[in-house]
Amino acid sequence: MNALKENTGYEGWLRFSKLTNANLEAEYRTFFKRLVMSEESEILGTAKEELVKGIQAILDTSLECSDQAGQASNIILATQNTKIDLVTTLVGDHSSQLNEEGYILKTDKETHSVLVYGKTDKGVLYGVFHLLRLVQTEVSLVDIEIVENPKNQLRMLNHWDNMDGSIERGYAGKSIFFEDNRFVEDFSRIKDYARLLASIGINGTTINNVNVHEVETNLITEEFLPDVARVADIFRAYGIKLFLSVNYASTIQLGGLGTADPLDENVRHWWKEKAKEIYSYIPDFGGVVVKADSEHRPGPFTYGRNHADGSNMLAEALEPFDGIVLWRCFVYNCLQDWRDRSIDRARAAYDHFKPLDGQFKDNVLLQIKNGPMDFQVREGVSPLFGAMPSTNQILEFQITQEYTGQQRHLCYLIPQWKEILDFETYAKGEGSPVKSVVDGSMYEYKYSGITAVVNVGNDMNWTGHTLAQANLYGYGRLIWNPDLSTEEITNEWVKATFGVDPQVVETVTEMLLKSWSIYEKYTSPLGVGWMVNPNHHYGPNVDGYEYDRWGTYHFADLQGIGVDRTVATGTGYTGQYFPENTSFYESIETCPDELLLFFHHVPYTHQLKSGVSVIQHIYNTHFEGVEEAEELKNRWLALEGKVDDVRFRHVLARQEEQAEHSKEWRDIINTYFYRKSGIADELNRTIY
Ligand code: GCV
Repeated sequence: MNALKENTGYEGWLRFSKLTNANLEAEYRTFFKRLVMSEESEILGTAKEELVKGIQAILDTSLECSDQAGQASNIILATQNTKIDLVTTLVGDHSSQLNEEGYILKTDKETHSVLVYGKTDKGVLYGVFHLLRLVQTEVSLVDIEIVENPKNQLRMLNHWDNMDGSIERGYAGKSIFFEDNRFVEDFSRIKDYARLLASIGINGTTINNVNVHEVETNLITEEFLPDVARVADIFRAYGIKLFLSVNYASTIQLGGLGTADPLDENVRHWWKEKAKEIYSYIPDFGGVVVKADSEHRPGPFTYGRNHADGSNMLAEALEPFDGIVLWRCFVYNCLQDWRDRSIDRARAAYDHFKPLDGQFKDNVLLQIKNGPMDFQVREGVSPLFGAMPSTNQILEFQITQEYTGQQRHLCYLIPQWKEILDFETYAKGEGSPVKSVVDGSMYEYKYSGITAVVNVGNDMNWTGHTLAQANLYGYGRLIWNPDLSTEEITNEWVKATFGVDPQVVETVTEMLLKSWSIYEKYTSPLGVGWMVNPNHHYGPNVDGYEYDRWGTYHFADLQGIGVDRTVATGTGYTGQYFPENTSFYESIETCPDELLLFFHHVPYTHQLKSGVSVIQHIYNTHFEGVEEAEELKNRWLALEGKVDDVRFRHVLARQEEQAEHSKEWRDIINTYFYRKSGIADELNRTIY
């Protein structure tokens, strides 16, 4: 680690500080003497390198490497092909419990050895990172027996990086892949990134924006494919497959065909040849992500075709190579006139895609944002989950904090994502949560999983706000196993990142766990969303959102606020859910307060289940939110001297900005609604 990077947050959760707990150090030393590995593969090489490096840093010990187990103190890295007696004995019949990426960690008390066993080399790599995590977080190895399998098959990230180096919705500097319309010169940072991702189980990523502009369209040409292949090589060593976002109209831009009609034979042929070319550079290329017919992107609609036609055409081209098509469902007409109450952006994805169930090839996945709108602080869960039994689905989260404080405010998103994954769809009656749709178990999808728009850029600490690293870490851990609790994930991250000092662990944990609620309080009451400045989406502006030309995103008027999405009197969106959820949200009696304005239009005087009126709730939460943002800052301040200076000052600066900026949110929102409603704050606080 070069000195410049040290303590800037560059190491993320792979800090591997020297152990200070003498008892544990003594224990670990009895295990970590010899690293035994009798096979070779690129990924096993990575696993070995990581273990040697990690242990060197934590224990200041050089592991001796051998292909044979000694009498004692072995750390054995093994797969199903390993022929070492001790491995066979330790694995026993556990191996049948493993999937292709699963692993076993097991201590052998007799020989004081630890086995890291994967069915494949990828399992070993994940097992090594788990072992390192145990050591970093100071867990005894005396008696471990862990069998782990990832619950989700595809565990992906999407970059929204442009080749000029900018990142759409990026809040942590420039791209780590591109600059000046080409690839960066130095790829070493990409390797460091791959390590971070593999350590949390990510196994696929795109590197370019879903809005594929002219220059990025060329990524699939001979001009750039050699560089794409070099990046794929780096990721491959960490078990990560490379994907690209492609321009649906590439046949026009690159092929000179004059059409992108998916049923046109020439178009189909062009893509088949293109697929061959891509795979000649990258034999294990993952596939493509496509944003079509949305926000001015080209798509099959131009030719009177639908999304099944469009995606199947690409899927057919990728099929011979086991490639997949991730076709996004974020499809809506951004120019629609919402004053026509039969139109509702929230309905769009379901209306477009549900009728096509069963028409997609089996190497197409529909990529569905968690909510029907767009990654708001809170919105309903997309009703598409569970609604398409015959179509592979992958869930899309947003780690980059477009609407949640842009990595200048603290907003820990794991609690939000857990709620979404646990959301009961009732697709197959009770016990049909979203997580069972996207892990493929509910309908036995061939492909399924979770992806997310990542929050990383070339800032030294990767994520702008150092504490925003917790969202990336937590995302990986949560999609590996959606049943992990938020507390477990948080505890791991804090300890790995800041060490085990109880005061630091308690403070940072509390800050993270409270942060979503605090952010929600001073920004978006009761599920309303969208009250942001146009285009960049930072800061308060009640009627500001760029597509909100008629004040229609929340319908605030002199009497009330909220979008009536009921079947009875509104847009009918609630009818897209399974019946139990339709009636739950349809009725104002059962609709939960936190989503009230997402589903209903109510007068400001409407009394919430909490007992206060809507307008009073708006005032109260905005005042509280500001106080709590101030508390976040003060909590952090108390860690002075306990966290290294560079990270301490950096986080402090962000918390100061948040505390200050929350006041602007409070004042603008409270004033707006005071003026609209004419109703005074019951507590007579100052509203400008
Ligand atoms: C990449 C929202 C964002 C856009 C983004 C789009 C999408 O509209 O503001 O920046 O485009 O979602 O997910 O495609």
